[in-house]
Amino acid sequence: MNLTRTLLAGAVALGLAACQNQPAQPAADSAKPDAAAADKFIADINAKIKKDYPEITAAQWLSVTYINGDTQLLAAKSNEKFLGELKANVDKSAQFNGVELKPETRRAIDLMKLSTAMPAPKDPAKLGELTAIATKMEGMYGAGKYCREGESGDQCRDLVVLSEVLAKSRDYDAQLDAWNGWHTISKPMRADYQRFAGLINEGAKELGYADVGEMWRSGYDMSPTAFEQETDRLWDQVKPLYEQLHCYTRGKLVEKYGDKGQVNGMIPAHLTGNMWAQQWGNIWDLVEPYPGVSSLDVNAGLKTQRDAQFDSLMKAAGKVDPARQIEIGRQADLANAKKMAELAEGFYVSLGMPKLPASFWTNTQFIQPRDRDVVCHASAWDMNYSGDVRIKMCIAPTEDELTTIYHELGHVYYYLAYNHLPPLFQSGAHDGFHEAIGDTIVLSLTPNYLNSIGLVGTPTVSKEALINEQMKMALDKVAFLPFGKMIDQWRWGVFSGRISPENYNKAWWDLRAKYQGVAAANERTEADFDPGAKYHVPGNTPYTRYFLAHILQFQFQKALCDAAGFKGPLHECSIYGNKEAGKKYWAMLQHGQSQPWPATLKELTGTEQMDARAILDYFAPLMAWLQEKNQGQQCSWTPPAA
Ligand code: X8Z
Ligand code: ZN
Repeated sequence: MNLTRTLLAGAVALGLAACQNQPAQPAADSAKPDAAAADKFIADINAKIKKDYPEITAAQWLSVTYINGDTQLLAAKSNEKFLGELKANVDKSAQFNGVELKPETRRAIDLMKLSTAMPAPKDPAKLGELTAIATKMEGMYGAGKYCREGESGDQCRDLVVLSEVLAKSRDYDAQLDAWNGWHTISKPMRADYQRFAGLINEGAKELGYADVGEMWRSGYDMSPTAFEQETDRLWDQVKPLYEQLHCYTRGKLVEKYGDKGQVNGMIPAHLTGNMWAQQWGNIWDLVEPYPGVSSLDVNAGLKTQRDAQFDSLMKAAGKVDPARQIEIGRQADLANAKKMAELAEGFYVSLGMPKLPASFWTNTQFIQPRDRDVVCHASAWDMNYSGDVRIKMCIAPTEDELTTIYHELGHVYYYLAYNHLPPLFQSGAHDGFHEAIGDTIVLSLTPNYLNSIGLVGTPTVSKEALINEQMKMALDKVAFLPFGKMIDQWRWGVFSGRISPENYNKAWWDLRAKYQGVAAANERTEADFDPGAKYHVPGNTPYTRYFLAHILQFQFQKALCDAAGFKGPLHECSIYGNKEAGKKYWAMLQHGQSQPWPATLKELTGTEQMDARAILDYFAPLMAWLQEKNQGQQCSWTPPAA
């Protein structure tokens, strides 16, 4: 649903909210459309959004934390109402075209127009159809399960369980089965997605865009064409680093799995420890450059903490039956998840940011409920533009989940920092900023910091230890880059018509090959709909934001480390506890999207441009090491002819 723009990226659901349907209407059509009328128009819309927003987010929250027909109906209906109102407001705003307005009023009008990722067609029947499909697809994803022949009920496996197979099993066939299993859940979405794309395209065209892709690309304070070129430029900057990491990792997979460790020079999609091959940190056991040199196994540390919780609860309970033991297991999971969230909060507080409100701790979904389907994909929510912030996760004691908490709290602290602004400005400088806030903090989770919170042993200082640390970080941050780029290459193609429905899946795998050098191990056909197996496609969350975030977070980190007076190489810097860095960061967050993002970036970093030099500098030692290791290897791969 379009709320995802809001909820994941923190931004405003103006998408849904801007509304005007009652007598106390601003900007009555009869009023003279001058600058003063425009100011009032926007002020009234802001007020209305703030008033209506809690109702939309409540419906949305329920529909993803309690998936069933009733909650989906309510979510679809409330979305329908607000998208309809948004549409009406955007239409009304046309009266100010060509009128000289205060810059902030003009900006608010422009932002309102772009505030949803799901522009609705004017036709009420189509609007209703659109919100019903959107809710349905997200529900299908959240409730998705893979049942092998003869399996039913609890025997069937959901994404959490299937992902664990990829993360932990090193059995080629077991991983392939888990991968294939998850990719069955999206087959039935194909027709819905096709219709969905048609409907939002219609909405985008009514707003004057060529298609939804162009509309998405218009949200960056530059022309959509310039933005596309910008993403290509950034990708060209980082591609050589990715290619080196790919080459090395592929070599390790071939060492482990023989010929099956590669497919025409590409990495098999099911062997990277992650369902989408988007982050590869889970195969650390296979790729660690200098095994045993340093203890970077955060998973082991977290598991130990969780088990200690369990043991102490069991001890307190005395002799219990198996059912009670399961309950105690759940209590331990919850206590441990909260403890992980407290660690993340502690980092932000150490920078001088406020503690999270009490409501965060009572309203958050920390762990996966046992009694119902939920969307486990992590998200951060501002329920009311006034501090009712929370996250929705299914936290397990793993490193992935720990870093995701830091990521989600980045959204939450952004919300809190800009809550003082009018709702139309309550969003990230651009959506990539929103995604980069918490990720930047993750760059400060250095071995020393992790040791200080009891998750790893005493760090070793040596050339080998450094390469290990860099590799660990690169498996998540560098491996992600082409994935971050390719998802919207696919969607932009779908929306523009360059990719036709008969080619949905083929085009997907062509892009996977071209950008990631990743291939499916077994045949994919147009009976499959593999894009739908990635949350953001059925969830309709634009994805380029994450690509941008992976570039920006290194720029942010450099600026914050400078502010902290740090003098060494960037990869050694942790800003933990540094109030100067915190002050500068918070000041940036407070701007929300009230000014064009280059101005906000400049205040923090001194430059108005996104630039991959910071990530390249960060990984310079690893790049040199990889180039040496890969010498003599045939590093490239051949994507199939498109
Ligand atoms: O979707 C997310 C966050 C919520 S905004 C958990 N991420 C992307 C993904 O999981 O695909 C964070 C990294 C990329
Ligand atoms: Zn996010």
